[in-house]
Amino acid sequence: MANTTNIKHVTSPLARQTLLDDGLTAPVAGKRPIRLLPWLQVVKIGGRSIMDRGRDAILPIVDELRKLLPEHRLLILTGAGVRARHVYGVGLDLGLPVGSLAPLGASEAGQNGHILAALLAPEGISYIEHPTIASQLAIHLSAARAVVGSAFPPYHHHEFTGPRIPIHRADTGAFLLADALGAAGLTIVEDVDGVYTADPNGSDGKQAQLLRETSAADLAKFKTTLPVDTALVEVMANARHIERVQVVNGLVPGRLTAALRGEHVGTIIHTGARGLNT
Ligand code: GWN
Ligand code: ATP
Repeated sequence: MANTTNIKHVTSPLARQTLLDDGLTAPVAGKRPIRLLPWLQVVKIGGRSIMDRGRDAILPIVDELRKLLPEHRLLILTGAGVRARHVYGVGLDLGLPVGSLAPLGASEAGQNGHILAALLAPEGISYIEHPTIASQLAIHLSAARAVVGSAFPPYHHHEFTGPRIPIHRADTGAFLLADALGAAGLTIVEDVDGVYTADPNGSDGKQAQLLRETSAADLAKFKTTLPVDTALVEVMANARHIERVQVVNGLVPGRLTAALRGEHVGTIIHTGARGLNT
């Protein structure tokens, strides 16, 4: 008969210690994770800033994405836009908890993805669902040069409480995916030239100056609003792979293409990830 007593003695360097003590886990967990898709470029298309503007903003971006396909393999992720803001307003009025608002906002990001994918369908590009991104992205990118998905992270009822509006939105979701996949880069497409010292469309807009380069650490100290989720700044600080993100103006033809070619055409935000082999 097989000796079953050994079942209780699984060998693991983590077996005899608390997982909460960094000093104990670091020798085992301190290694940089492998890059799963190091050739992948992730592009986040703004919901409010691009998709909500309709054909005038969307068709030129579609054209640019189409022309980029021979050069790059893309995961194109869409933000939620104004419909999410409407549903948050209705939900908040009804007293819905943040965990109920998160999937409502997320579904709008998905809808924008479906729109974009429909326009890119002649290139063999499809919308793929969250579970497909999670477990079958590689095979889909073997069949097509690019796929489209929702940028919103599926926190659902696990969304953090505190703020009444979900804090982990499309920019955060796009970054979490790009970093987890060890992608070559993340470009965030907005309707402004990058990150300014103040909202260029706000009351102090005239004084606002474009920051050509900044860091997650500097943005964490920022007193004004940002064109990206504030939670993005926090996840950037703990990045493992993605060392910089570029925010570009998608209303100016050619900016997205230039950014993917490595040109500095918007604001480069340096994350907390450093070096290649640590
Ligand atoms: O519905 O547009 O994925 O890719 O966060 O969950 O709210 O879902 O609750 O695979 O799992 O609306 O139905 O919807 O946007 O998120 O998807 O068409 O369970 O393909 O069913 O993690 O798309 O949707 O909204 O992304 O962001 O069926 Mo949608 Mo979204 Mo589709 Mo997805 Mo959520 Mo699924 Mo999901 Mo839900
Ligand atoms: P989503 O994808 O979540 O729908 P989005 O990324 O398309 O949203 P917004 O969240 O509206 O778009 O962010 C872009 C807007 O942020 C700009 O149009 C600009 O007016 C505003 N903004 C606020 N603060 C700043 C800042 N410091 N620098 C640049 N733009 C800013």
